[in-house]
Parts: sequence; C-alpha cells; structure tokens
Amino acid sequence: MFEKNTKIELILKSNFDNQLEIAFNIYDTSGDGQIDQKELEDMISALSDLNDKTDHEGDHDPKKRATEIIAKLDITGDKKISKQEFIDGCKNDASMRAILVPVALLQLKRK
Ligand SMILES: [Ca+2]
Repeated sequence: MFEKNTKIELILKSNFDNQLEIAFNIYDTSGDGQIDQKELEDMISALSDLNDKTDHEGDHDPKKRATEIIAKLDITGDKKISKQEFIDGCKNDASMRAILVPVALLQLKRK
C-alpha cells in the first residue's frame, strides 16, 4: 500500500514530459520503443473495461480507435508510434491527450 501511494505521488510531481513518457512505456508492452496497432488496441480495450464501458462496438471499437490514433500520430508512416511521436502528439492535441493519457491509465500501472 505504501509503495503504491509513493508511486502516485511521484507521478503527480513529475513534469508533463515524464507523465507522457510513463504513459508511453505502459502502452509499449513489448519494450521496443514503438507502440504498434496491437499494443494500442489492447490498451484501449483494457481502459474501456476499466471504465465499465463494455460496449466495444462502433466508435468504441478498440481496433477502429487504434487505427485512427495511429493515423493521426504516426508522422513517419511506419504504422507505429515512436516515443517522440507520442509525446509530440499528446502535447499538440488535447483530445488525443484525453484519450491516450487518462487518469485511468496511471491507475492501470499500479495493478
Ligand atoms: Ca512495442
């Protein structure tokens, strides 16, 4: 319990870049420095489950959302999101940031 609280405090105190970097590392489950379609889909799916949004159809379809997010953030056109693309994208686009770095994501990290 103590360890968890310390982690939250660290996240809150860290600056915005660090928060985005933490978020990126949560998405990049393979640890190769790129977020690919599958990693994004899995995390969007996990986040909506966390919010009790069990509706994965239509606009909530994780596959569709992942495709849209990659289309928007992938500058180099390799269909993956690098750390720099992720950080720049979140900084320049508040709606992207709201989708990609919700409070729920940082809660997920603690599990
Ligand atoms: Ca990866």
